[in-house]
Order: sequence, then structure tokens, then C-alpha cells
Amino acid sequence: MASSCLTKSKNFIICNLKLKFFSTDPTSSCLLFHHRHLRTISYPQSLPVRKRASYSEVHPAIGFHRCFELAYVGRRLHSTTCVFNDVHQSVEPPAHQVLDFPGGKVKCTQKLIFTSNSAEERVHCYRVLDDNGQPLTDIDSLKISKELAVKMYTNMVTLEIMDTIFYESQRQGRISFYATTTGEEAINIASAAALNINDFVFPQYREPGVLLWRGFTIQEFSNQLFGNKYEYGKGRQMPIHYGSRKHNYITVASTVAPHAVGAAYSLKMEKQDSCVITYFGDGGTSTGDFHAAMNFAAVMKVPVIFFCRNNGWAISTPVHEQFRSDGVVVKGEAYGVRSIRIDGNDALAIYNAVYEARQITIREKTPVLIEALTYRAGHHTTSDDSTRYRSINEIERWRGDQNPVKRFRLWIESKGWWNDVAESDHRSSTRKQVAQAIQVAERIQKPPVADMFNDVYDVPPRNLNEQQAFIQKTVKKHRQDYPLDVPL
Ligand SMILES: Cc1ncc(C[n+]2csc(CCOP(=O)(O)OP(=O)(O)O)c2C)c(N)n1
Repeated sequence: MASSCLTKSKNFIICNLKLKFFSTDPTSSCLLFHHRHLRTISYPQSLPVRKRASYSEVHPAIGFHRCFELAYVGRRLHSTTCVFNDVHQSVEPPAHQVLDFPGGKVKCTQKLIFTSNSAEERVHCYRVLDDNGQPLTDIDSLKISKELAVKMYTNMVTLEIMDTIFYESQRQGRISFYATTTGEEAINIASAAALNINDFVFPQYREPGVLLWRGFTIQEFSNQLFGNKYEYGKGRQMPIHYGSRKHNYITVASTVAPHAVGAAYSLKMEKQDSCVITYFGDGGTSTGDFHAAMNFAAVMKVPVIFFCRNNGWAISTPVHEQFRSDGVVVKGEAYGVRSIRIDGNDALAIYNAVYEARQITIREKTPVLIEALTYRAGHHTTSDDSTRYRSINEIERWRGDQNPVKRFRLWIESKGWWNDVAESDHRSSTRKQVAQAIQVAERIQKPPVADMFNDVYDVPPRNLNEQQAFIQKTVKKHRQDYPLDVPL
């Protein structure tokens, strides 16, 4: 099987060309990992077996290829058993004692073995395009049309341009704050492309591309960043906290997962044919909320896609200081959630994985976890300088060789769907649109101060009325200290 390697945080992860979500059904015969002492797939009844050897005993001489083809080749192989053709003898394995436990029957073992805490063999990473944008497998079966592919690419470029210009406008002091999505353009756009507009999006904050894909205009983005009166949050939020009811995009609040699971649960109760997707970073998985949400979703069989953008860093904390596990994907297994690790810089891999996850979650009314390996190629936000805690070489490598936009461009160019002229036309018209939208947004009046006090209570409580009266009095008294374009 062809495979390639993704270097991340000094460890290698093997890239896998097969789209497989780990099953969490303990009765499934394709399970490699469920009962650690037992591999049901590996024992053809006709094959007499006396000895079952651990993976580490047999690797690499025998049995290796068989294990390798499976989607999951994680640390648990060290405590599981492998079949190999030239170690078969004529004695049947001893019958297992079975513990009839309330959570399900468990076979007993006489081996005193603790599971390993080190992931020497890491979970494979699903990938379709290689670093040069060439397919690693037959992708005609994907049925990605020229129209869809070009739309995905142009949206990625638009996002890139928005990031560049909005970031600069913060540097010029025109807006107070910004966070780029640099390096994660494919995650944003390809995941959005695989969803349906009826699916609800619960973003973290680095997913504006999902909203862009759904039709939020550059003017709407600009209005939010400048906090003018046309901004849907009425200027109550920091820049980048976008939200749009008509696009089923819940307002950014840096919240991780439980509210998304609750919404997905209600979709299930209402028997809707749609799902919820919730995005978060590797750092977000260190919150208790992530774990509560995963467990609730698994137990209540909730149609939610947990999409972890594992971009290597949570502000200045690298992933190896975030968790000791093999990333995030293995946590899905712990909670009984079907899971997959994918290359987050390969738009086609992301599209396939989200498309399939959506089918699974709606059809089976069950959660799915996707861990997309990528890299935060920009600073955390405009409040950060990432060169203080990571090398410029590391950043440059991900901006260059691993750039998801470049990789996808190589693919569409090789299909004859894109060329230099189309590229330069799209870039120059998008730059103009963003620049113009900023100029317009900047000139629009701010929302009135009164908007800070309305929309929550039908009848505002006394303390809010008092606060509103106090602020009006203060602003009137010190008019020169407050912006004149903000009505009271
Ligand atoms: C409970 C909580 N703790 C801390 C923060 C402050 N904070 C905001 S973003 C962030 C880093 C999150 O990193 P990650 O989830 O990996 O996402 P990324 O920024 O890398 O996309 C932190 C610590 C927060 N918002 N909430």
C-alpha cells in the first residue's frame, strides 16, 4: 500500500489512503482494537493457532502488511495479538473466562498487562493528495465536479486575501483585533463544502471560511470587524465573533462543544435530516467541556460532528505539552465515538471525510470525531507574536511546502480547470472587493449605546435601567472623551 509521511511535532504519522472511521461497535468484525487480547478478524476458523504473539514480537518480519492495511495501527497493537502465517500450530487457544459486566461481556486474560502510555506507532492520517497536489489514489470516484473544485479553490484564495487585508487594517489601527486562518484554509472551505446549509455550525473562532462558503458577504465580514450598526451582534462583541442566523452559523464565543451537542440532540428529537458540526482546536480539547460533550453525544447517540483542528499550537503551548496521547483521534475511541485522523491540508481528504461523517451521523444518529492535522501558520491573534516561541523555519515550512491552498491549486491546474490568468483575475478583483468593503464599513455609523441594554429582557430590570441612565449622563457630561459618531 502506498503511504506517505506527515511530519508534525517531531513525530511521524503515516498517511493512509483509505477513508475509514474507527467503528465503535464491539460486535463489529472489522475491529482491530476493541478487546485488546482479541482480534476477531485475524483468526480464520480453519487456521490452527497455538501461539498468538504480540505485534512487537513479529514486526517487521511477518504479519506486518496485514496489520498495516487497517485504518488503526495505534499503540494498542502492542497489547493486542497478531496472526501470521508461519507461526501456526495445532493447539486451540484456551477458552476465555467471561465476565458478565453491566456494560457488556468482557473476556478475561491471565496476562498482567497495562496498556502502553506511549504511541510508538501512531494512528494513520487519511490523505488523498500528496504534497505536490497529485492524487495518491483513484479520485475520479470522488465525483468532485470542476464547478465545485473551482468554487472551493476561489473561496480558499478569498479567505487568504481577507486575512491579509483585515490583518493589515488591524495593524493600521482601524480595527481593534483580528485572528487569521492562515494555514487552515482547506479545513474551513472543504469541510463547509461537504455540509448542507441546514446543518448547524458551532464554530470556535478560526472558521470564518465556513461562513464565507455559506454566502456571508465580504461586506458583512467587514461590518462585524468594524462593529458598525449593520453588524448582527450590534457591536457587542470583539471583531471576528461572526454569527449569522440565516446561514445557521452560531455566533463565535470560543465555547467548546456542549452547546453544539445540545443543539444536535434537539435535531434528533425533532427527527431532522441534518446534523451539527462543531469546530475546536487541539487546545480546546483540554477543557472539561470537550470531554463532557463527547461522552454525552456518545451515550445519547447525538448527530454531531466534532471537528478538531489540531494545528500544533494553542497560543504558545505546543501539542506535546497539551496531551500525552496520540493526539485527539484516540480520545474518540475512549468515548465510543467513531473517529478518523485526516490530513488537514489536503482539501480532498477533508471533503471526503466530512461528507462521509455527515452521512454516518445522520444515518446512524451517532457522533463522529475528525482530527485534522494542520498548522497554525499565522500568529494566534493580533495580540500574539508567535516568533517568540517557535522557529521561523518551522513556520516557513508549513507556509511553503505544506500550504493547503497551493496544494489544491496544483491539483485543479493538473485537471486543466485553472490557470495563471484566472488566478490573477480572481486575486485582483477580490482585493478590490475587500478594500472597498473596509472603506464602506468604516464610514457606517456605530450602533447606539442603548443597544448595550436591550434584546435580553422583555422588561429590563432596575439595575440595568440605572446603568443606562448613568452612562448617558456621563457621556453627555464628557462628550469630548467619547466618539461623536456613537449615538446614545
Ligand atoms: C476555558 C478557556 N481557557 C482559556 C481561554 C483563552 N484562550 C483563547 S484561545 C486559546 C487557545 C486555544 O487554542 P486551540 O484550541 O488549539 O485553537 P487555535 O487557537 O490553535 O486555533 C486560549 C487558551 C479560553 N478562551 N477559554
